[in-house]
Amino acid sequence: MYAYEGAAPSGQGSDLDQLIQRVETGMDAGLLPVEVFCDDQVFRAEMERIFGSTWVFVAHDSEIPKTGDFVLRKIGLDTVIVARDETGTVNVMLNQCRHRASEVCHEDQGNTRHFRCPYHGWTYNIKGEFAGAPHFAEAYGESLDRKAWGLRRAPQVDSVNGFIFACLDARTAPLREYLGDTLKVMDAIFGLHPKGMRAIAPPERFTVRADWKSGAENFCGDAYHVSTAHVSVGLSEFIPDVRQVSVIARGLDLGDANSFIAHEITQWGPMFEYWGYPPEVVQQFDFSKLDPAMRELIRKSPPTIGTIFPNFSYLRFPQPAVAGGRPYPFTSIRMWQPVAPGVMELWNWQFEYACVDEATTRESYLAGVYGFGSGGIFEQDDTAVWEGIAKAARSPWNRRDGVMLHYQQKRIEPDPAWTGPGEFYANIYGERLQEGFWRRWAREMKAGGTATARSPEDKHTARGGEQ
Ligand code: UNU
Ligand code: FES
Ligand code: FE
Repeated sequence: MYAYEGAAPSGQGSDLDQLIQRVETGMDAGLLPVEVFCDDQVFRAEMERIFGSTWVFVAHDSEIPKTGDFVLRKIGLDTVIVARDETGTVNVMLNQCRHRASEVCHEDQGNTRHFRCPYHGWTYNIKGEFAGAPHFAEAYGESLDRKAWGLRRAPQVDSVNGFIFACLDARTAPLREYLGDTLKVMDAIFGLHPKGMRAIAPPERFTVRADWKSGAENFCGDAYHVSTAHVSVGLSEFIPDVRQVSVIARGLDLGDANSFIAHEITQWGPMFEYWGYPPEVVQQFDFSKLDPAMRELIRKSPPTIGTIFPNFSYLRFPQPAVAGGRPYPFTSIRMWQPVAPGVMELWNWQFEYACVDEATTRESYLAGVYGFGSGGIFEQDDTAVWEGIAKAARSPWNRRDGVMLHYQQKRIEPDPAWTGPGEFYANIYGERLQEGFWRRWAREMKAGGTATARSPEDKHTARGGEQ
C-alpha cells in the first residue's frame, strides 16, 4: 500500500540542492525546512546518497549463529539476505536473481544450503555464488560464466559487539575507523560481558506514517518531549516521575550524528547504578576496556537512548517494578526503515545479555514490549506525534511559505571537565545533538554518495543566528 512509486532521478534538480542548502544555513540559525520530512526528491536522494554509502545495521550475530542461517533485511529500499556461510563469514547479498531480477528469497529467516529463485530456478549457494540452473546443459552449457553470475553483494561487511553492519560503497572508511569514538560507547553498552548480548526474538515490525528521520532525530537527543508526549506513562507508573526524565537527562555527542542521551537515574537511588542491573549481573561485567569517564558514566548516568547515523537506535531503561519485584532494564534496538517519503517501517528488537537466565530474559522482553513495542505505552505516543510532522511536510501552504521548524533552545556548551569520548553535555536543552544530526544529513546529501564520517569538518559550527 505504501510502496514507493519512484520519482525522477535525483541530483539534477536545483530544488533539491537549494533545500539542502536551506538545511545548512537554517541550522546556523536553529531552523529546519519542514519539507525534509516528506519529499520525493529528498527521499530519492537519501536512498542513493545516505543509504548507498553509509554503514547500515543489518543483523546481530545471535540471529544467525549457525552455518546456513539467514535473515532478510533492508538497506534503504533494497532487501538483502544476511547469511552465515560454513567459514562463519557473514555475506550480505542483494535479494535479486541475476537472471531476470525476481526475488530469490521469500522467507524472513531460516536455515538453508541454497537459495532457489521461484521464477526459472536459478540457484545460489549460501555465499551467493551461482550454483546451478534447470536444464543447465541444454540451456547454457559452456556459455554461462558461473563466476560472473552470483548474487550481488555488499562490498563491505563488518561487525562490532555482534552488531553486523553493511556498506554499499567500497570507498567508505572501514567500520571501526568510521565509527571512531562511537565504538567506546558501544563497548560500554553492549560489550560488558564476554558472552555479549543476544536478540531475544525476531524483530517486531510495523508501519508508521512518519518519516524515518523523525525516529532517528528523536533518539539522537530529544529528551525534551518526554514529560509531555509521555505524560500517560507517568500515570501508568511505568516511570515514577516522568517530568523528571528530561531534567535528569545528559547528552553525549560522538560526532557524525552518532549521539546518546544519558540519564542520571541514580538520583532515584543507588539501585539504578549501571542501568539498574542487579548485583549478580553487574558482578559479571568486565569493565577493563572502559576508560574511567565511561565507567563512571555508566555507573551514575548510563546512556539510555541513542542513534547511530543513519537509522540505528538504541534504548535501555530500567523497567520499574510493575510486578512488584526489583527494577530490571530492557534493551531495545530499533531501525527506522524508510519505505516512502513520510512513511517508515519500525523494526524493534529486544536484546539481553547472553549470561542472563531465561526467566529474567523473558521479563526484560516483556518490559521492552510493554514500553516500546508497537502497542507499547511509549511507542504509541511517539509514533502519533511524529505523524503530524510528515503531514506538515506535505502541506502546500507550508511549502509555499518556506516554513521552518524551531531548533532554537538556549545554546549550551559541552562540559569542559569531561575526559571521556566525544563531548558531554550536563543538560539536554540546547538541541545540540539534533543539530549534529541535521549537519551530518546535509553533509551526506551534498557529498552525493560518499559517506564522509570522521571528516574533521564535522565539529559543530557555532550557531550564527539569534537565540
Ligand atoms: O521517549 C523516550 N525516548 C524515553 C523516555 C525513553 C526512555 C525513557 C523515557
Ligand atoms: Fe530468477 Fe529467472 S528471474 S530464475
Ligand atoms: Fe519518546
